[in-house]
Amino acid sequence: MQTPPLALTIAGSEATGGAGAQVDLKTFQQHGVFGSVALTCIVSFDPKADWGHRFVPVEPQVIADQLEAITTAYGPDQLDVVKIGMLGTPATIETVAGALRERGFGHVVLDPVLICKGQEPGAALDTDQALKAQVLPQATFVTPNHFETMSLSGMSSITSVDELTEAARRIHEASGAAVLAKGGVHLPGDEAIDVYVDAERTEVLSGPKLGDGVQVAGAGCTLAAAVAAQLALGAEPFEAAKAAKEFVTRGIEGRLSSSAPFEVVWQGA
Ligand code: PXL
Repeated sequence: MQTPPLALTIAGSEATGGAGAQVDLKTFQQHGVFGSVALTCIVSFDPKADWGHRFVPVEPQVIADQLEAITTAYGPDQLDVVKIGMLGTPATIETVAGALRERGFGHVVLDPVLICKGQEPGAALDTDQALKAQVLPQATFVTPNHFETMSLSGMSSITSVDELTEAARRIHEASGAAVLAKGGVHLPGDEAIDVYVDAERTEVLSGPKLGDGVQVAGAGCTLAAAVAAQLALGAEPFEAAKAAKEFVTRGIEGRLSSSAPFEVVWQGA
């Protein structure tokens, strides 16, 4: 029996299982990658308040303790890939950024969760700025959605593949990371377009727009976790991006509905 590759996710819990650490672990498992979690926050949707987010951060010291346990149990030879999801507060970002600097992971896949669907834009400006200043420079691979791509590139609107490409280039130049910028349902046309940029290449990836233009929750978490899993398996970054997009497409095709007002990706599809 061969030992599996490992990956760590630093992410929040979303109790229903449609986003966050739950999605990351399912995605890792589906790839044959052994997952660990440092939990940053607990999100409980509120069915009595339009399924808004109830958000409770985990104490920074408890986050540091989890990271200490994980990085001590698994040395750099065994665990070299980390995926970062929702951090949520400047204090959490400070703690996570410090742990990243200390360990120096080979692959840092950042899903730059600025706000979740349904949250008020602008409510978390200090968190956004801390993420850009402290975590983005340490990322080796970033997966911004349409909104996050505008925010990280400083472009106020992105309505075409050319603009998405320009934005992805700007984020790559500012961070040095490979960038997979997701157009999602926000660009016109029948295809879901993503743009990949690294030091060597610029590529446009397209797949069918699924779900009748409805946004399926958990696609961003699934994509970034699948990139991390592919990197843990030894894929090159662009190969990881292509495989991850396919994995998400399958998961959206097999999406799950519930009494909540959004559908979610099924990683087992
Ligand atoms: O999809 C972004 C996201 C990430 N992580 C957690 C979340 C959400 C959105 O709800 O709750 C924990």
